[in-house]
Amino acid sequence: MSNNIIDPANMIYTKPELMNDNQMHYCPGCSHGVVHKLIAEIIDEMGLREKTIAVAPVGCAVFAYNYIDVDWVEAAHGRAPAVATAVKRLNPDKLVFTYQGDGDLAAIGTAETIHAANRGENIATIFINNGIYGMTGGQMAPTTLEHMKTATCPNGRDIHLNGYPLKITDLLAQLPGVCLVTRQSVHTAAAVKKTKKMIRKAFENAMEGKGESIVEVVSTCNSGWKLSPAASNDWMVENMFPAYPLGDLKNI
Ligand SMILES: Cc1ncc(C[n+]2csc(CCOP(=O)(O)OP(=O)(O)O)c2C)c(N)n1
Repeated sequence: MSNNIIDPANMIYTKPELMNDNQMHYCPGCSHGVVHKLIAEIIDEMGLREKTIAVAPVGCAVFAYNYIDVDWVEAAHGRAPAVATAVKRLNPDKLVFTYQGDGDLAAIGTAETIHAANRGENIATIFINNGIYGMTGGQMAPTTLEHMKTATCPNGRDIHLNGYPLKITDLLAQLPGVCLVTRQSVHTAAAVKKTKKMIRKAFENAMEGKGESIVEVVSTCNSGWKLSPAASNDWMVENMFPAYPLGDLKNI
């Protein structure tokens, strides 16, 4: 027998039961898979497997419904908060959450994002901010950093031409309909643990009818950034965190 076989009893990680066996399409090193895992764990830990309706975005996470076995609705690009509004209002006893990238949430979906938050919809939003349009080939997003190179700003983002990086969660935190805004990451074990805690809080808020909760996860896109997974994490710490500092922006 090969010595490479790992005894499951010694494993510190097991796949959450709510995640199925479909092979993920995400690039190695992508943050989406880690966040999916957390969501699956939390839903089971809260006993909400049969009570969850998730809203999938357009972007790399468009196939999120292939991995987490709850009910899903697919929204057109940027429209997830509007769809989630209807789903939650029709099913007030359900956990309803959206899962969105920065292109989805902070560009084409800005209006839906702001107005759902301003209405204080009892939904949770998981916001994956990787500073780029990952799925479509690495174009500039509203959250792209100043001087950051992308497919559509190969010389780096020029704030005079392209505007400033949009800190949309800072804006959302101003709205009275919003009860929780937090910015986290999943680049270390400790960060993963903290993110899990905050996603759970967001889900609890949604179930308790406290208004909208937003968990921004500052993320990597090593394919779009053209860096290895390890180098992406370092780049994120060095460049993304100063612009998007981790921590709670609002927690009431
Ligand atoms: C209405 C509409 N406009 C544009 C597109 C093309 N499109 C697909 S994904 C995407 C960008 C997604 O980027 P983001 O939301 O940041 O998610 P990521 O892929 O980085 O996870 C765009 C522009 C589309 N599918 N529908």
